[in-house]
Amino acid sequence: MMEKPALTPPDVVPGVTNRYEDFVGAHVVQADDAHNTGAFYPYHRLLLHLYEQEIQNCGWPAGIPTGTGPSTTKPPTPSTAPRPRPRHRHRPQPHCVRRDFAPETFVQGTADELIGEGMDQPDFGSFASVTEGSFHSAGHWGIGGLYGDMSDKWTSPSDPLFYLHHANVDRAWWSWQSRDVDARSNDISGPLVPFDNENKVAGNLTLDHLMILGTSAETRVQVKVADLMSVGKGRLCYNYDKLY
Ligand SMILES: [Cu+2]
Repeated sequence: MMEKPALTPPDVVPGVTNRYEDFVGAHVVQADDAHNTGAFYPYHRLLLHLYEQEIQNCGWPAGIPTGTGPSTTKPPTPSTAPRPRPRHRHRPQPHCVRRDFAPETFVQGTADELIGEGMDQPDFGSFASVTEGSFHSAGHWGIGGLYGDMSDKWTSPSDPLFYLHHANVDRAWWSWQSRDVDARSNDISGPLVPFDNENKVAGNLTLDHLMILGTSAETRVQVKVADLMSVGKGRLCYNYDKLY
């Protein structure tokens, strides 16, 4: 992917130089809508699915590892990912992937009790609001610390560990859904605007909402939230060996 030319137009996300960074670019321009909203889980499920298809196009014979077993990933690859400013004022600053491990944050924030707390939530809204800020955040801060890429809300996918972490976060969502799969494959909620939990600005996400991902006509994909609810169904032809 690092050798394939980018499909992102430079005026959409300056600094994207290859196919790997197209995905960073997509996350950069959509991060404001895809975090602390109802879209968080379905957006990242779609992002992972598209990324997985692309690494398979490049010859990777398996799915994205979830980071819970022996890993075959290579050491950090140099990246020239864009470093954005909020609201898309990007000033690309080419640099190698940076990690600033914060082991205590990682260990405390991914403790079994926090996973269990997520799994115990009765509905999607509470599951999402509890877990986006607990084990999801801890994976980012635990690897990215103060100075690392994983701590950047916009460009965190410039660290390949993003995909291992998010595959595991998606596995957690599917683990929660699998506890009552019929009901929970239809349970979606959460604000369209970040932190608008009382819907003072806009409404809630629904199953009919269109999730749009991509930075160019060639890469743009539109998928209904309803089609992102079930792992192993429709376009989501993947599964997890083990669930929480
Ligand atoms: Cu994200």
